[in-house]
Amino acid sequence: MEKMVLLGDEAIAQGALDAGMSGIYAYPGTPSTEITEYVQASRQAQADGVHSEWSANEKTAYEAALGMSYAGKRAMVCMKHVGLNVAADPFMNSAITGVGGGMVATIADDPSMHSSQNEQDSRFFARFALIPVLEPSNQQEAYDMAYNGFSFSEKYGLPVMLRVTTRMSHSRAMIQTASRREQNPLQLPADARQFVLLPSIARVRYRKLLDLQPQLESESDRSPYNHLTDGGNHKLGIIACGIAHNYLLENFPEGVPYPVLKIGQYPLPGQLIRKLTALTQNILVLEEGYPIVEEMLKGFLDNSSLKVTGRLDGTLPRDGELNPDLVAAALGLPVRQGPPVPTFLANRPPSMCKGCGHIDTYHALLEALKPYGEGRTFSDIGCYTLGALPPFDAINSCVDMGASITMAKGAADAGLVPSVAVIGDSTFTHSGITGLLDAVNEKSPITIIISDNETTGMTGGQKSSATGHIEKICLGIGVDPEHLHIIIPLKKYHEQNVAVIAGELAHPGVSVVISRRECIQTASKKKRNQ
Ligand SMILES: Cc1ncc(C[n+]2csc(CCOP(=O)(O)OP(=O)(O)O)c2C)c(N)n1
Ligand code: SF4
Repeated sequence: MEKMVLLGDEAIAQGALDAGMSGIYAYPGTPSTEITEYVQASRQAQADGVHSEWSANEKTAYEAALGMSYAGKRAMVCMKHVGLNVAADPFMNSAITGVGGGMVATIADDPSMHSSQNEQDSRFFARFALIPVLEPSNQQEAYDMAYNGFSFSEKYGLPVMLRVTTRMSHSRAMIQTASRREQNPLQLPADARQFVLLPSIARVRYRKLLDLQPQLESESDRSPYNHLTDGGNHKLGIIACGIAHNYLLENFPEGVPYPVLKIGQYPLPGQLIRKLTALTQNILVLEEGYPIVEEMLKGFLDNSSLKVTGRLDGTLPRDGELNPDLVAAALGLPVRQGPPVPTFLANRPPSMCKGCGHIDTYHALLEALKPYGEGRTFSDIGCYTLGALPPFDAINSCVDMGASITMAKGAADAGLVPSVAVIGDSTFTHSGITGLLDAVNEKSPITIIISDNETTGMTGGQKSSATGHIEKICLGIGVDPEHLHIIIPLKKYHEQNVAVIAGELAHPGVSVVISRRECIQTASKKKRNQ
């Protein structure tokens, strides 16, 4: 047992390692990436033979973790909130199969959309799947919840969600570790049909899941992560979930004068909520993300005199991250004014690095597209999405990972010919391959630019599953070799590259142009490491 100063993400990783986790599966995504990176760099993980390779996407990661759990070992799967949309199929069904070895799904939400397309709240997904959620209020709890999450998962034979948000993931504090546990031995499920979701089996297992719900609620009532403290002043009661509890405490260094129900474990603790509402009928809900507790509370008690405030009535903003000042304003406390931002600090919008290969790719594409006019380039998600901004203004969509090829295909089906997709290498293997197959099957007149920088650049340069495979994948899917090209995005090849892309824009079928040059950040990191 030792003291360590760790990011919330790192505390989760260390907690999982100390709990005897045998494997971690993940696809990178802010703010979850550091969990797997920590395991990959950990000597303890190496010595214990913990599996920690990046997966091709969140669905494959989730399924691999479920497979490890099937074999009796403890597994964690990590992703950002939108990754859970990709993994939703195995996620929902794993609640029905249940688990063998303990399985913790760590989902990192990004309220305020610091690096995301939306700010969906993963607690909804857990409620949808009917599985328990642990939500830490500080780094020690992040460690403890990861550590204890596996045994909790094993106790009920269910996956457990560990939900964190950006500030929890990316802020650092001291934690105390617990004693290390051994990894589980390899062990097959006692019921050989547990994981066979044929309807006759699934119906029985779903019933079992429903029957477990009262026990899960009573676990929440007894959980060390949920507690009610009575501050004495019953004019108001506060429910503070996850990190919002920390924000509340920051506003009251001498102690909160009101009754406070801290929530770190779901489903909601019914008895504790009833105890709180017996003390006061005025409840303020502080929660990071959607007003899920607030909404549930309104329907929770058959009590019309209960007044619930929070994000729904405007006491707190409906969207965006909470912070101690917003909590202070909701409580009618004076809001601290920080010093103004110095005028010499220039606003710096995000941009691609100088010398990035995506820039040369866009210069060539924009020139080749000139004869056709604007509005026909469907992008994906990666560093190249920054091509949406001036001076490029090069792309017309960015919706979700993989949507570039499929949207270009749909637009071509509608008559927008040629249509262009721009996709990165990691995104191509994440979820672009199946879209390419649709396009090949229907001979869609689209040009796909795979901007291959041989890394997962946007999330910090993790290994890309695509490296070394892209041409073979395209040919295997059925792309005509005459319409598969590799170009090098460098100024000196500009005219040549324009000619290749222009030639393919004129082709009335599927074309793939792989524009390949290593990310300069990854290349210089490699040099430094050497
Ligand atoms: C479903 C989902 N998972 C993860 C992410 C986070 N994410 C955004 S871009 C990206 C990787 C892009 O890599 P690549 O396509 O190779 O482009 P690069 O950034 O290297 O240019 C990731 C992992 C996301 N936005 N959505
Ligand atoms: S990190 Fe790499 S891929 Fe991303 S903008 Fe910089 S050079 Fe380009």
